[in-house]
Amino acid sequence: MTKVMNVAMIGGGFMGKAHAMAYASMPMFFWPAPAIPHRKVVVDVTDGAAEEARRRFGFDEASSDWRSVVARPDIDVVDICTPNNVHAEIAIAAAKAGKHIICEKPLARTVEEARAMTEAAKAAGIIHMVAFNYRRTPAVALAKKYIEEGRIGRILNFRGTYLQDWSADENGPLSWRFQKKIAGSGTVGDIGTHVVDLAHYLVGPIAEVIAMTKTYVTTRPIQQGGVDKLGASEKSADAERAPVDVDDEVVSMLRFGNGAIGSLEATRNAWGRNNFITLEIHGTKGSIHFNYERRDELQVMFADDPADARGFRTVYTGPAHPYGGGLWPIPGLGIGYSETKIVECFDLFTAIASGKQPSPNFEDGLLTELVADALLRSGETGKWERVE
Ligand code: SOE
Repeated sequence: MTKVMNVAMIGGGFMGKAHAMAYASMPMFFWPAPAIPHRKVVVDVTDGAAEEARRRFGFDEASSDWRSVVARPDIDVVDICTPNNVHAEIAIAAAKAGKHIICEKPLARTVEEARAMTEAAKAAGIIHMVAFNYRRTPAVALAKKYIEEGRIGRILNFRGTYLQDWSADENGPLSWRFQKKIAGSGTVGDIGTHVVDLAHYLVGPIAEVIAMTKTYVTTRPIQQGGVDKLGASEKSADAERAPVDVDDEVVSMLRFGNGAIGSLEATRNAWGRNNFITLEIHGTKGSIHFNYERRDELQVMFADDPADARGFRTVYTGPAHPYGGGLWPIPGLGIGYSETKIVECFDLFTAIASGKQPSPNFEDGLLTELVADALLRSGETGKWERVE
C-alpha cells in the first residue's frame, strides 16, 4: 500500500497555491506514487487568511501558529512557502522536530542562515529539499541527460538569463521583495539564484564571479495591505514612498570549477520579458539552447550531424524524455509551471520513500547562497570574488 504522508504547508500565497496543486496532482501523474501527500494543515499569518487558504487549497485544518503545527506528531513533511525572513527559523524548528522539509527558494537571506539550516537538517537526518523548480522542466532535465551522456562534449560556455518586467514600473509597491531585512537581497536572491541553480545542475559549481549590480528604482510607494501581487499589484504615483535597499539587476561573468566560463544576467525591470529564463550551453561537440517561455522545446545542435543538416533542431519533450512516463502521453501537449512543481513533489516524495537525499537539497541551496553572496560582494567591490 502506498503510504499517506501528512503535509503542513506554511504560507498560503503564490507558492502555497503551486505546492497545494502539486500535492493534489502528483499521484494522478506519477502512479504508483512514491507516497500520497495529504494536505493536513495550512498555516498563514492570521486565522482568517489560514481558513481561506484551507478552503481554497483543500487542507483539513487551518492555523496561524506555525510553531505548534511543526511540533505535531502527526505531521510528516513541513513545506515552507513564506517570505525569506522566516525560512531559517521554521526549517530549524522543523528539523529539530524530525520533519522532512521542502523550503522555497532562495534557501535563506544570508549564507549564515543557510548554513545553520543545513547543519540542523543534517543533524536531524531528515530529507530536505530547496524548491528550485526550473531544473524539473523536462527539457532542462533532457539537457542534463545529453550533457551527462557526452553528447555535446566538454562544456566550454554557459549563458544564463532570467528576465522579468513585473518590477519595471517605478510605482509598483514596496513589497517584501524590495526590503533587505525580509528578502535578504533583490533580484540576485529572487531569480538570479534560479540561474545559479541551473548552472550548478548543468555545468558544475561556480568558483568565481565578477558582477555589476544596480538598483534602478530607489524608492517605491509603501504597500497597502499585506499581499504581494507582483506585477498585478496596484500602482500608485501619489502614495508615500520609502527606500528600496536591494538590487534590481545583476550582470556577471562566471568561472566554473571545471574550467568552463560563462555569464549570468537577471533583472525584474526588463519591459516585455515575462519569465524569460534562457540557457545556452556550448560544448566541444555541440550546443544546447532552452527558453522557458517555450518550455516544451529543447534546441540542440550536434557537431557530428551531417554537414548538409547542420543547425539547431527542436526536440519536443514527451514520453521518451525525463519524467515523460508520468506526464502527458504525446509531446507538445504542454508543460507548464504546475508540471515543474508536480515533478518537484514527485522527486521529494521519492527521496522520502527511498531515504536518499534529493537534489537540490539544503547543501545545494547553501552552495547557491554562497554564489549569491559572491555576486553581491562583487557588485560592491567591482572585483572577481571567489565563492568561499
Ligand atoms: C518573482 O520574481 C517570482 O515569483 C520568483 O520569486 C519565483 O521564484 C519565479 O519562479 C517567478 O517569479
